[in-house]
Amino acid sequence: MENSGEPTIFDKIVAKEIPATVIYEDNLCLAFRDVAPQAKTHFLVIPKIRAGLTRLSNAEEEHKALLGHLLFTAQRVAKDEGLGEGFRVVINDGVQGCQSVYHLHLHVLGGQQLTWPPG
Ligand code: D5M
Repeated sequence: MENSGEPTIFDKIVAKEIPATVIYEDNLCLAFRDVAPQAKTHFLVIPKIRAGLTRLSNAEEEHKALLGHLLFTAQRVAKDEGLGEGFRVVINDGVQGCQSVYHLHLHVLGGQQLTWPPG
């Protein structure tokens, strides 16, 4: 459920208050392994500062550069993770999109042959 600005579990990961397996970090974003992997390789890319981006559909003009950075980072870390044969980037948005953590995050899945369509 979307909250009113309470820290999310991802804010706590950024603040290093709870552990995560971080595989990439820069001044704007963090990539870490998903705790419940849905593919052989499954990591998340999140903005360090939520800045209103609880979900993709809250994006405003001011977020365009950050959104580009997150997507660029997703493919860069995917390559570093050895996903040269391909991978999938997913953003779950809202209830019907099965979003559970209301801090924007890109799922990157790969390391195996994926199927289509998703459920
Ligand atoms: O996906 C939220 C994702 O976040 C889901 O795949 C599990 C993952 N998750 C939740 N807590 C953690 C921690 N503590 N570390 C790593 N990964 C975590 P959604 O798109 O919102 O359904």
